[in-house]
Amino acid sequence: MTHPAASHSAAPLPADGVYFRACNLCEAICGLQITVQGGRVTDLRGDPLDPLSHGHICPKGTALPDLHADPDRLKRPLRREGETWTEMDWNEALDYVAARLREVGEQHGADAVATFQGNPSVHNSGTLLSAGSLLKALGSRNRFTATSIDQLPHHFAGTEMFGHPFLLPIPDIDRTDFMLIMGANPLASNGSIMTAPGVQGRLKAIRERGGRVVLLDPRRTESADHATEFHFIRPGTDAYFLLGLLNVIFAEGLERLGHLADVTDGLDAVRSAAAPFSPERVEERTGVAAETLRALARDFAAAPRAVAYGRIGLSIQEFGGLCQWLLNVLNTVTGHLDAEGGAMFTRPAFDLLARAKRGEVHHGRYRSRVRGLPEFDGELPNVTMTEEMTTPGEGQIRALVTVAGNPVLSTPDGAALDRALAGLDFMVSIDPYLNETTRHAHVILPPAFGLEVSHYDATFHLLAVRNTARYSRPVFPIAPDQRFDYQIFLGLTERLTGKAGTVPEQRLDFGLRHGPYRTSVEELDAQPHGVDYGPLQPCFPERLLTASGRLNLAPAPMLADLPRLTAALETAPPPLALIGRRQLRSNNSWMHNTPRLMRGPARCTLQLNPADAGEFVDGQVVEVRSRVGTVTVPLELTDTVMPGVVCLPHGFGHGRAGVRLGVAQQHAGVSVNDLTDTARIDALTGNAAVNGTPVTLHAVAASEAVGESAAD
Ligand SMILES: Nc1nc2c(c(=O)[nH]1)N[C@H]1C(S)=C(S)[C@@H](COP(=O)(O)OP(=O)(O)OC[C@H]3O[C@@H](n4cnc5c(=O)[nH]c(N)nc54)[C@H](O)[C@@H]3O)O[C@H]1N2
Ligand SMILES: Nc1nc2c(c(=O)[nH]1)N[C@H]1C(S)=C(S)[C@@H](COP(=O)(O)OP(=O)(O)OC[C@H]3O[C@@H](n4cnc5c(=O)[nH]c(N)nc54)[C@H](O)[C@@H]3O)O[C@H]1N2
Ligand code: SF4
Ligand SMILES: [Mo]
Repeated sequence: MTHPAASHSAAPLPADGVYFRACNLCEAICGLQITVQGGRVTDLRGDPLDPLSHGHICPKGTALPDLHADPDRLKRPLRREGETWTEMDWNEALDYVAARLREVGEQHGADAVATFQGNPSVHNSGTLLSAGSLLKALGSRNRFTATSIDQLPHHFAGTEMFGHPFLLPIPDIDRTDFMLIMGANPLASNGSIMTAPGVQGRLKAIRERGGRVVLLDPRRTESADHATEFHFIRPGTDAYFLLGLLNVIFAEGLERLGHLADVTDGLDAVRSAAAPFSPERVEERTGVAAETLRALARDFAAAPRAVAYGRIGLSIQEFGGLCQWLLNVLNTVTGHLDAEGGAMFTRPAFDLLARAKRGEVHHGRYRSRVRGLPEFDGELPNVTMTEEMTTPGEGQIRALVTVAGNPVLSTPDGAALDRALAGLDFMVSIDPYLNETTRHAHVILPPAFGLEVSHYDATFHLLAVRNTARYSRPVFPIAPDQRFDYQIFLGLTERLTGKAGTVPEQRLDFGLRHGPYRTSVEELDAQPHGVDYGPLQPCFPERLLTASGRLNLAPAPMLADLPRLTAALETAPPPLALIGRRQLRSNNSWMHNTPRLMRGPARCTLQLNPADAGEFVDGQVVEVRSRVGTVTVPLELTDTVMPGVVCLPHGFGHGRAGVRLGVAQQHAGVSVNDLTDTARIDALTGNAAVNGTPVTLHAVAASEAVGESAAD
């Protein structure tokens, strides 16, 4: 067949000129300055006038024009019959997809049609503000997203303690003098649940004002080079460490609640919770010396401006919910919550919390059919997806809509999901690529994206270290036979319900007009570099959304989860635990098709400490086995990972048949999620616990092994 990118009408070229817009590839939302000449981008750099990013840009931002021009990118709908893909007209495709979804729903019930929304869904205002209409029209309880292999524990803690999933404390990095970072690597990730473009400069500024940056991680990461202090910590043991810090703080009477004293409940309960976890008791488990912990606790409590911040390393592990709770507790009892230089809350121009009511219930309203895991904020944990597809019975998933997601590579036991997708009655993917997941779709609906869409970052202005706003116009016009994401969502919704939905720009404008700064799309559009509303401000108790209007330091579900943590102290840790490695020139699973990001040595390697190597040598290809799968990957011996830990990046595994990713296929690598296990979860939140997965290493086609305990 003809190549789809080559076969349809051309888009009009953009006028020559300099364009300003925000990059929407990651949470940093950097301002960009883009020069177009003769229809091509001739220069792309950071916008020095952006009030948040001040000219910062990373290699992925530089690759935006490559994405735009990628010959593998899809622009018109594709329909699969067997292994053969053919193009469809948009109307024909939308009619067909709506009819098939309706048919499955009518035959098997609404829950038989599942949805999976992946990470770029929250990075596109078009999708963010219009996908909801389709979800509502489908009316299925089987809604899944990447949240439950990511930040679900943060939302859980926010809900239980402050009353809303999106009351997420953000480090006031520009005014702090002491930043404790656990399980985050902002030098690679560019910051997460901390929109802080140019984080390197912000960390440097802390050091230059005489402050401290203390990092704990099982791997001495790129970020360690920018810290004043680094300590290894064993994977999955952070909750013990945090309880150890609280233990010292209470034992030595260092607690202070500051302006929150009169609105905080549960101080005595957290004091009792921390009492059994002396520094000496947790030292052996965490690998952090008791004296180090004790000194850190004292200094953190004494510092006038300090913040504890923990990200995905503290979330995608077996005690993610406890970790995120304990981080908030630590900040609160040392007077560092809702305080300058501490963990603060934003006031975004478009406020996703604007319509939130006090005391709303956000989780546990229903459960997954097979395993009985509770819903959170209208979603079920994605570890249940495969079993819901393969276990017969009423409510079994028979059709799937994927939106901006690649769960075959991004969710645990992706190989099992891969097989399950092949058995669905119908699948549609709203996605610009034919990749490891969308190859199973019967229809792919590719939206315009990147430099072609307007954008306002409704999500990440809410999670930013400063209150700013920036509206972006598209740079490139689209061709007559392309569609925007919202046109796809509203087109399907209209066919399913007979009702036309609201276009995102209207929703955005309404939100901006009713937001705290009473602005509008028009007003922001006139300020192409963005608008600055200043640093974060204390906002408790006004912004608290708990039923009581008070801050709950000791929510019952958290206290009830502590015995699980204590019991785990009695079981032996695995000899080899697997962790992930995010890379600056990757974006989860989907930017490996960009030549400029793939230069240099192969990156999908398994890092192992030389002390654990036995007979294995650097560069040797080894077999890594877990309970659910095996991958074969080259070893990289390095003392940057702690003994007992192996580290493999996620998002690779492009060697599967039938994908159309010319460059990525040459750098295929293996998928770490062929090793991770849907049975490993944080029992408190239902989040996937991919980090800490026990693995063993084997010479290819031989019997010797590293990592097998005597009991195996
Ligand atoms: N083992 C392990 N697994 C992990 C992680 C880990 O650290 N370790 N990290 C987890 C995390 S934090 C996340 S967020 C997930 C990410 O995993 P997913 O949510 O599955 O997201 P991606 O892998 O980034 O895949 C994005 C998909 O969206 C498509 N896409 C890109 N831009 C657009 C767009 O503008 N519109 C549409 N419609 N589609 C678009 C891409 O083609 C691709 O198919 O992975 C998780 N998986
Ligand atoms: N370049 C690039 N940027 C990205 C992404 C990307 O794929 N590429 N993805 C984006 C997304 S979707 C997200 S969610 C963010 C994530 O942003 P971050 O959370 O900053 O991401 P990571 O680099 O995975 O950092 C997690 C760290 O936790 C460590 N870790 C693993 N297990 C444990 C543990 O048990 N305890 C402790 N203390 N540490 C542990 C890992 O070694 C790693 O250094 O990044 C975003 N930014
Ligand atoms: S840090 Fe993120 S937002 Fe900034 S240029 Fe890179 S990918 Fe884009
Ligand atoms: Mo993520």
